This record gives sequence, C-alpha cells and structure tokens, in this order.
Amino acid sequence: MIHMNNAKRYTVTAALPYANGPLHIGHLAGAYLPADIFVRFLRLKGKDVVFICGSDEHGAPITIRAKQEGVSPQEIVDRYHEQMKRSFSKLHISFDIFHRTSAELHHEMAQDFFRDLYEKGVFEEKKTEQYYDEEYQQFLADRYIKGECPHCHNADAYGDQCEKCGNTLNALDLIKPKSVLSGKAPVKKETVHWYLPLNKDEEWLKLWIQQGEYKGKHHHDPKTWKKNVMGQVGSWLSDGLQARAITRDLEWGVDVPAEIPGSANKKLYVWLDAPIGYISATKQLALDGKIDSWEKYWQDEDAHLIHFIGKDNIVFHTIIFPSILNAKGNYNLPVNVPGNEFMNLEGDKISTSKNWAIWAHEIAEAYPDKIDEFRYVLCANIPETKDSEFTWSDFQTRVNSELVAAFGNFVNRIMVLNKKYFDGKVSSCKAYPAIEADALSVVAEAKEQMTKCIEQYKFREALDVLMTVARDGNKFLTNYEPWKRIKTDEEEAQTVLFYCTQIVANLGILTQPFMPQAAEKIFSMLNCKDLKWDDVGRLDLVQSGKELGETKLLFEKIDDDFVSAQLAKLEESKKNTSKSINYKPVKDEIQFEDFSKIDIRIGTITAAEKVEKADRLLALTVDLGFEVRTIVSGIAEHFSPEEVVGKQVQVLVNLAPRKMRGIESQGMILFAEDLEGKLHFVSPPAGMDNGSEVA
Ligand code: B3M
Ligand code: ZN
Repeated sequence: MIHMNNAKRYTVTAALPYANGPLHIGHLAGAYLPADIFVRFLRLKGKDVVFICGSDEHGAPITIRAKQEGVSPQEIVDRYHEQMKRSFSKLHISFDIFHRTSAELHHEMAQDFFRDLYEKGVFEEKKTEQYYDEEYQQFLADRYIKGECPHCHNADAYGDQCEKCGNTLNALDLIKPKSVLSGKAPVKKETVHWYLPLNKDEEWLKLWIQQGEYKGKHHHDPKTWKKNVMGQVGSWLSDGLQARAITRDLEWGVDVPAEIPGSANKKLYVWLDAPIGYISATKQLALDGKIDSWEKYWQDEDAHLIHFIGKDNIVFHTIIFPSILNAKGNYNLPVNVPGNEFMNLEGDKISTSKNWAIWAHEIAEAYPDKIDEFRYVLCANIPETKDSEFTWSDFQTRVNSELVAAFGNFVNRIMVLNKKYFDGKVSSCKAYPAIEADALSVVAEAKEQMTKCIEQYKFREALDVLMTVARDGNKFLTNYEPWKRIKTDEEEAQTVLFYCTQIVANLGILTQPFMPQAAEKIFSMLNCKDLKWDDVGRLDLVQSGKELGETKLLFEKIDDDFVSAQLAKLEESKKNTSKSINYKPVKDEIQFEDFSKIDIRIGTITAAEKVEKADRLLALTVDLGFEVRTIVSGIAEHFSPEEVVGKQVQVLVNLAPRKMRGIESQGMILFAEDLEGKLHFVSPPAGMDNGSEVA
C-alpha cells in the first residue's frame, strides 16, 4: 500500500455544489473548508496536488429553481456559478479550478463514459413504470417527487434519496408520493431507461471498502475511513444493492449520445454526470496549461484520490461513482471519502427554503477582514463525527477569547517588545540551554501532532493543537517576563524574545492551512517567506538582527452589538421567506359574464365514505338546503371521512355532473390549498343557512 505520506500526487475534490442557490456556512464547514485546509497542508508539505471543484449545473434542483423563478435553467446556473466562484475565492478556498458541468468539454466526457459503458454492455435496459405528473406532462424522478421515506419515515424524502437517513431510494417505494410540480399524487407511466447493475458490484465493493483491497492488491487502510462514512456504507452493503437507473426523461442535462437507439429526449442522470465533472475539470486544468497531464491525477496508481463531501453525498461517492469508474477501468478509486455530518444554526436546521442560514456570499462581501475569523470558528465546529452547531455567541467567544486574547495578543506582544527594546529588529540569542529547551517544548511536538490529525481528517483537533502552541507561547513569555529581565540581564531578555519570535514564525506556518490571511500577516511582520511545513519545530527560522515589518493586528474583537445585529438579521430573514415561495401563476383574464355563470352555495357534509379502489377519492353527501347531493372529491389523502362529516363548506353547484368510479358527482367542494400543497376547509362564518349564495 502507498502510505498517505508517500503518495506521488493527490487529487482532492470537493463536492460540486448545485448552481441552484447560494451556499451557506453548512456547505463551507461540511466540505469546502476541510478540503481547503487539507490541500493547503499538502501544498505546504511540497506535495503535488490538484484541488478540483466546480458547479453542478444539471438535475432537478436546477430546473425546479428555474421554474419557480420563471426563468431559463441557463440563467439560474450562470447566476449561481458566478456567485459561488466569487464567494469561494473571497473565502480563500484555494481551488485550482472551479469548473462547470454545463461546459462542452464536460458534456463530451460524460457522454464518452456513457458510450463506453454502453458498448461494453455494462448497462441493463429496462422498461418500467415511473411516476408522471399529468398536469405538467413530465416524468417525476429524483427531486421532482417527494414522499415518506420507506426506511426512516422522514416525510420529506426525495425520489432518489432520503437526506435524513442517507438511503438511496427508488421513487416507486416512496410512501404517499407527491409531485413537486403540481403537488398532486402522480400517476404511473411506462418508460425505458438504462440501469447500472450495482447488485453485480456488491462483492468487489465490499472487498474494496471494507477490506481495503482492490483488484487483488492492497488499496487503502479501512481503519482510516471515518466511522460515520463506514457506518452508512456498511448498512447499504449489508442491505444489498439494486440496479439503478442512470438516465432520465428530462429536457435539461447531458444528452444520452444520439447514436444510441432510444436516446431521444433521454438525459444522463445527474449523479452519473456530476462526479465525472471532477475529471473533466482536471482535463480543463491541463488544457489551461496549469498541469501537464490530467491522466496522471486519475489513472496513475501513485495518485491518491480523496473526495470531501457532506453526508448526503456519501452513497454516490462510495458506491455509484466507484462502480462507474470500475466499469470504465483504468481509473483510480478514492483512497478516502471524508464525509461530514451537518451543521445547524442557532438551534435549528439550516434551511435555504426557510431562509435560516448564514450565506457564504454575504460573509465574503460584507466581512473581507474577518474571513479568517469565520474560517476559524467554522473549523472549530466542523461536523466531523456528528451534527454540529454554529451560534453567533460562540463565534464571539471564540474570536475574542481564543483568537484575539490568546493568539493575536501573543504575536502582538512579541512585535511590540522587539520594536520597543531592539529597535524593530529580531533580538539576538545567546546560549541559555534552559530557555532554549523551554521554547522548544512549545513547538517540538506540534508538527507531528497536527500532521497526524490532518491526515486523519480531524481538523478540529488540529486546530486545538495550533491554539495550544499559541497559549504555550504566551505562557513562555509570561514566565520569563523579558520586560522585567531587560533591566537585570539584557542578553537573557534578548534570548527570550528571540525564541518568542521563532515561536511566532512556527505559528505562522501552522496557521497557514486554517487562516491564510493571518499567516500572511505574520510572515510579513517577520519579513520572511517560503517557510514550509517541515520547518515547524525549528528555532532558527528568523535571523537575529533582521528588520521586522510593520505590526499588524491579526484579529479584531467582536462586540456585543455585532452579535445582536446578526441575530436580528437572522430573525428578520426568517420572516422574509416569501421570496423563495412558488406562487402559482395567475390564470388568464376572464370577463364578468364568465364569473357570473358560477353558482357557489353553502352546504353541510352529512356523510362521507371512501370510494373503493380509489386512494384519493371520498364520496360525500352534502345538504344544500334546497336539496341533498352526492359529490365525489379527491381529498382522501388529506382528510379521513370522520374529519369531514359535519363541516360546512362552499360548493360549486352548477358544475356539469361527472361520473367518477361509477358514482355521479354533482358539484364540487372548494378548498384552499396552502403553499405546501396541503388542503384546508374554507368554511363560512358560523350560523349560515345551507343554500346561501357566495358571490
Ligand atoms: N451537487 C449535491 C450537493 O450539492 C451535488 C454534489 C455533486 S458532487 C459530484 O449536495
Ligand atoms: Zn430516510
């Protein structure tokens, strides 16, 4: 096996975010920040690494958003691709490329994959029934359909996946399925698709993931995989895998190659094309001349592939994409898939639709001087083993007591003392073995400890080590009190400060992966550059007599007003969720004469029963005062017969009678449908006589 340390090169990816809306701190803490820390660490170690990301511009999330806003999918992806790219750059997430899956190069590569697998006979072609929305005349796969998860009974599971338990789903297994487009229960309709027979992959997948063996060779150490990831994967593997459709009936996406019979109107499933996006992005990087070949990052056995993702993406990166890569042959499989759990915000789940979030682009634009503070607090709360929590008061405490009081203060004191006593130069150093030993103990273990943490994807613990160095540096300084010592023994005081300056330089290196701006400030204050990870632990990084740069404050205190303003903003934004609501468009204009043809009366439901063999229908008996009628209503999924009996309602009484399941329905009851598609009675004020007119 190739150990983490001696891989020749690294291909590090961070999940391609859907370009359907802004990113929030949960995305940052879950995937992008840990990936960035990891990559910066590798670069500091002088490793050959590419850091790949881009926007995922296909799939239902995009087209649903476009429909909601009444604009084209292209307009949506252009807008959010740009926004995300800008935010990442301002947050100093240092991708080598932020590509996009709408690029032609990507379409070509994804089609090549499909074509190749098709020609190898990997796929199964199956005619099956799928859900279909008759009103919108569209097949409903993935996020177009929602319902109850058959595994964990989360009421909000998507057609392809339950985000709560992480299981991949087959839309047909959802309990009480509902179209996201019309809000109605879908019908079933036949369609033909290509399937990836994952069931045939079970054996080698188990060997690869759980034993770390691939193609008869040792591939990785399964013990290095995170427990939460192994847990999820283990349960899917033991439940057994099923063939999975990898094409869709959609208008937006990568076309199934035209020469394949039956390809008309078929697109690749977004989870087939998106991960290939990592490879096409790497190819683009090579075309841009930034690397000399993309193949060596994907096909060279010495390259380590590592996917940083959130927990809802685990199955795709551990089972589906590896199965595709394996079928394609000559591609590396990931040596690790460090998936994180979710981050909550102020006691609630982060929710884009409920507007309960702190947006990446807002941090990036509004606080360019506090990016490191955000990176620090987010890193301290990465949901590594379980869901975590961001609160503004924790942000304040960590910034004030950890970054400002411990870290920033230490660095600042060293600068000030050097300026005050030694004319802005690095002080000199004489032989004081005890002082040297004490100074060394502050930094001696840091490199090894932190390396170990980062290589195990324990970024929170790594950050603790960094803070320990800062605190121990502070203790060293307070212990030797050079400002007092200078009056009695100047050389000794100089030596103490010399070592303090070396500790600061060490801190600069250790800080770089986490807070690159602070690190840069430290290096500019110390007037040194090009320090490497392996320099950590040395006490000769800055020479005596060297002119120091201008003193800069590393971090600024967060006051109470800042925190209360942020909290107020959150509360306020929760009230403004209307922006993202999907209001139905107003119907075409009608004339008064059209309206006056309608006859609506008050009536009381006196009896109700389920219609046989029709899940959605109730047969109601309605007393209209002037007569009693039977009305068949499609409300059985919303109300039980007991719930409706006795209710006074509004009835459209001059609608032409219609036979439904053999029962003549003589009118229609009016309901209000809320924005989530739930029905409510529109009852008249109490005491109205049945038969009264509504006009
Ligand atoms: N766009 C899902 C997500 O944003 C998806 C990741 C693709 S990674 C290849 O959660
Ligand atoms: Zn579930």
